[in-house]
Parts: sequence; structure tokens; C-alpha cells
Amino acid sequence: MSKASVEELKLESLGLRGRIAEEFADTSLSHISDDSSNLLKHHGSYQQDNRDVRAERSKAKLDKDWSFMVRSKMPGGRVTARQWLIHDELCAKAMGSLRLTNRQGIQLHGVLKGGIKEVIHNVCHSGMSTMGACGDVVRNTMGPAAPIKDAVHTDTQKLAEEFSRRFLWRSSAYADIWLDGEKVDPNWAPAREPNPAVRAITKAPEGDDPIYGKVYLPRKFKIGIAVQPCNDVDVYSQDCGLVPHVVDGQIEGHTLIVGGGFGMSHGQLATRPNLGKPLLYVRREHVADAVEAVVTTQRDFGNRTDRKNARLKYTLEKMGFENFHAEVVRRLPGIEIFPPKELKFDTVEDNLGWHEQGDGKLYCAVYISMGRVTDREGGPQYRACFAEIARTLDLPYIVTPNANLIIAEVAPEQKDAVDAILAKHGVAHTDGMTRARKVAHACVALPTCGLSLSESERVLPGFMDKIDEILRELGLENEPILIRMTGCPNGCGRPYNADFSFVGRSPNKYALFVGGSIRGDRLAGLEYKTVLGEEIPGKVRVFLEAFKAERQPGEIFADWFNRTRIKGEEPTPEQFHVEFAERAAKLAGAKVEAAG
Ligand code: SRM
Ligand code: SF4
Repeated sequence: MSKASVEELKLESLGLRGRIAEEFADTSLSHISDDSSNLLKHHGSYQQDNRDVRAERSKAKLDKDWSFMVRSKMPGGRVTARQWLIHDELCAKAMGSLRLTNRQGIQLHGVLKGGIKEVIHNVCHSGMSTMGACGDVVRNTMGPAAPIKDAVHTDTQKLAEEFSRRFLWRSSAYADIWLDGEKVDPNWAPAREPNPAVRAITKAPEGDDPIYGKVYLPRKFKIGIAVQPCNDVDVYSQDCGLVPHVVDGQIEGHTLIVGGGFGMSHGQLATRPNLGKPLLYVRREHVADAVEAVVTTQRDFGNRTDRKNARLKYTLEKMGFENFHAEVVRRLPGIEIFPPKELKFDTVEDNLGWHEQGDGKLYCAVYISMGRVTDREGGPQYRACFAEIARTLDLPYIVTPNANLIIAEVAPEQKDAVDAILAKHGVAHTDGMTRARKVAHACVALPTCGLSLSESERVLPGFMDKIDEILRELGLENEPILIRMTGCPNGCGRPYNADFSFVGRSPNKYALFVGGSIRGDRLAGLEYKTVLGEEIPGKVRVFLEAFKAERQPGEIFADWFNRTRIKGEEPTPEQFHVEFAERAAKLAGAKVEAAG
């Protein structure tokens, strides 16, 4: 399917309806068409096939082993015990596991064509939704995971929920297809209080949908809110990140950061990851309108002919930052705009273990290996554990941006019961784990992801076992070091701002990026174009040994790397496609030439 045709498809889809209902109803079809599959994304689902058996089935001249991934979204990762149990039951009929995502969502894999309607229906009846979890719209809004009961965190969660409602696409197609036209849960029905002047300017020219018009956005759009100093949502990787400015314990306003995004293609210089840049500051009462102005500017100026060049980061580049700023301001008549505030973050990590919420209750952030909630043979029984806590203690959960799970609202007298259930199922607290292991994440990749070039989720734990040994041997087990992996360069595991990342190129071959930061505020650069899986720990060791030898007292890996290797320099587009050694050689050559 050509890239332009996705635009045509949306335009002619009658509110993202297309032929989805007919194709799902047709039991003679083993799978749905490419057109329906592209539209289906907006409803929160991807058509996939089991790639582990693809070759074997093709040899045997069998059809692919088709199924669907269904993604539920909930702003800030909040899930009630009942919603969790509904997802748990649904996954029993699919692949038998839940995948917590690093945007605080939940994915079910392996849903059969005949079962998808029941899944979406049940998710909606639990008060959650899959609408807009994927597709060319605003995705799940991320927010700080920690359920701290102060004014700042409470208001931030409220804002994430407001964004979620405000940017839902509006069409009866979702209800008609999945809910037999039933009116959807008021929890996520339209509830907006727009500034009428702003609405007049940002209203789509001729569309059905007040924000998205008839062709929706040129590409996905991601929003996340971070409360300093914690950058768990990786605010610089969002299309639009927000950071509240707190005065006397209350939020006075927000700095908007724009243009983050991590997708790229190996070796294609026109594509690259980007960290967002602060655009402006607005008072709290204007922040939702300001974000809508950013979204609609992207709607109207984003590239609609090349999907590889359609994210906001490229729109900013094309328009120029100043022009983009001016256009956003033009869409906010009568709203006072200020320069961004100074921002400071210390980590993207989750604060694992037990903590106080600030209202007398407790929360416990539990490590889930790669976000995969399953019962592992000889390992933690994650699924059984969280189902039991939800069933017996009725406690809500929060999916963290590192794909871990927080058990929230725990009364002090329930703490022992929670600990007992965790222990009974072998779900460890993180005593004895290296600090690097606690935050390491790999994207899903094989066998379900249709785009993966190599393994990721299934192999990172094994690589981490070896890296852990090295860290312990060098006495670095408590150092903040961010390690991420992806099965292809699309960047789902947010690899390009990690200290180390391994990005799939082909089976067992990875590009090795080094030099991001645990604070999430610096991009890494390409160190080696290709390393074999088994070479990864050895390559990492070389850096760790140099760090140990050269670090200054208290210096973390990211700062050592910055001081000694990149010397505070801004990353260049080349950095993602040309190996460090090659760049360094070129640079040395240029210096020799200049001197000669
Ligand atoms: Fe992603 C596509 C999984 C977060 C960038 N992502 C995919 C698909 C749907 C593959 C596909 O298009 O066929 C993957 C489904 C695999 C599967 O079998 O489940 C997939 N992405 C994921 C998740 C589950 C990875 C995880 O380890 O948790 C995350 C789901 C988040 C959610 O709940 O919404 C996930 N994806 C991300 C992130 C990180 C983030 O959003 O914070 C990124 C980088 C940030 C960004 O968007 O720039 C990301 N995913 C992509 C891209 C590249 C986009 C681009 O601008 O080029 C694709 C491919 C595409 O859109 O064409 C993609
Ligand atoms: Fe799939 Fe690539 Fe995303 Fe990993 S990074 S989930 S392999 S699209």
C-alpha cells in the first residue's frame, strides 16, 4: 500500500469505519485486508501473524497464523482491580499473557479474528477503551506513575485524563462496530470546555471531527507530562511533553516541549530520532488549549505524502522552530504566552519498592521483567500474583513508563497481605538486582511484531545476566545506567537516549548506540554499526572498565561519557547513521587538513 493511500483511506473511511465490520463478520476470511488493517489501528488493534511459524507454514503452503494485538489505553497507566481482572480473563483466551507497554498501556496478543469484538466490548465495559490506542491520532497520554497525593501529582493525573477525552476521535464507527451502537462509557465520552475563540481558529476546515477533520493527523501524536525531577515518562521523546511549574505547592503553568520522536531507518539520513525542545510556557488554565494548538498545527502543516517524514519533529524542521512557535501562538488568541522555564530532571527510573503516598496509604512498585505479565516456568508467577491481589484485596494498579506495575492505595494493614502474595508467587522485590537491570527494557519484537528484524524482549534478560556479572565484578551494580533494546530502528523501547542500546538490524545483529543519559535528556550516538548478540556484553564491558578507571568521584556513567567522549557537543543527524570511530577519524582528518 502506497503511503499516500493511507490518507485516501482515512478520507474515504466514513469516520474510520471502512469495511472493518464486514470483513470481521465474514467468517470465510482468515484475515482482514490491508485497508481494513490500516483503519483498524485507530480502533486500537493490529493484525499480526506468529512469525515463529511463518517460514514453516509457508513451506507447507499454509496460510499465515493470523491474530490480532489489542491495545488498551488508560491515561497515566491507571487500572482498577476490576479492569485488571477483565484483561486477565481476556488474555486467557488469547496468548495467555498481558504485555504492559512503555506508554502505560496493556496489550493482549494472539486475539483471534472471531474473538476481537468480545475483547473490545469487554474492555469498554470495564470503563477503559482501545479507541485511539494506535493510529494517526493522539495516543495514550502518559503521566507520572507514582500515586503521590499532593496537589501537583493529583492535578497532573487530572490533566492526563482531560487530554485523553479531548483528543479522542469522534465518530460513531467505534460504537457501531464493536459495541453494536451502544452509547460508550461516560468515563471517556466527550467532555470539553474549549475556549470559544480558540475553537474558532483550530476547528478543522471541513471535517466531521472537531479536532481531526476527515483525514485525522498525518501520523501518530504522543503526549506525556513529567513532574520534576522525575522523568519517568521520557518527556523529551514525546511529540508534545509538558512539565508543570510549581509555585507554593500548586501548579502555576506548564512548559511545553515539542518535537520528540524516536523512529528512524538504519542508514537513511533523512530519518532520525529527536529530543523535543522547550517551546513556550502557559498558565495552567490555558495548557489544554495550547496543546490543542500544537496538535492542530501538526494536523495542518505535517507531511501527508511521506509517512516516514510526517511526525511533528519533521514538521518543525520544515517550518522552522520560530515559524512553528508563531503559528501555535496565532492559534491562541488572547492567551498570554511566556518563554519556557528552566527544566531539570534526575532520572527516568521507577522508584521500585514500598513508598508512602502522602495520604496515609502506601504503594509498591513491582519489577516486571520486560513488562510481560505471565506465569513463568520456574520463575515468577506474575499473572497469578496480580490476579490474586486484584481479586482478594481489590487494589488498583498503575502501569509505569518502564513497563513495571505499581500496586496502589494499600492501607498499612494490607501491606503484609500484599507482601505474602508477592512472595507466594515468587515475584521478587528487587533486593540484589543491579540498578541497571531494574530499568532495562526491551520492545516486544518477535514473534508478534511484524516490523522486527531481530529478537528483543526474548533475549534482553539473557544479555542482562551477563552485563550484571560485569557490573558486579567492577563494583558498578548500584550505578544508574540505562540499557534499552529494540528489534528494529523504529525505537519502541526508546533506545536512542539510553546509556547503551542495542537496535536490531537482522537476526542476532544489532547496532550499538552509546552515550544517552539516565535523565532522558541526551541522545546516544552510533558506536558500532553491527555487533552480534553474543558480542554485546564484551562491548559494554569496554566502556564500563573505562568508566571505572576514569570517573571522577560521584560521576555517573552519562556524565563521564559526556565529559570524556562527546565533550558536551550537541548530537548531529549523522550521529545515528555513522559509527563513532568513523566520525572521529573523519574529524581527525579534517583537523589535520585544516592544520596542514
Ligand atoms: Fe511502537 C510500531 C510496540 C512504544 C515507535 N510499536 C509499533 C508496532 C505496533 C509494530 C507495527 O507497526 O506493526 C509494535 C507492536 C508490537 C507488538 O507485537 O506488540 C509496537 N511500541 C510498541 C510497544 C508495545 C513497545 C513496548 O515495549 O512497550 C509500545 C506501545 C506503547 C503504547 O502503549 O502505546 C511502543 N513505539 C513506542 C515508542 C515509545 C513511546 O511511545 O514512548 C516509540 C518511540 C517514540 C516515537 O513514537 O517516536 C515507538 N512504534 C514506533 C514506530 C516508529 C514511529 C516513527 O515515527 O517512525 C513504529 C512504526 C510506525 O509507526 O510506522 C511503531
Ligand atoms: Fe517492533 Fe521495531 Fe517496535 Fe520493536 S522497535 S516493537 S521490533 S516496531
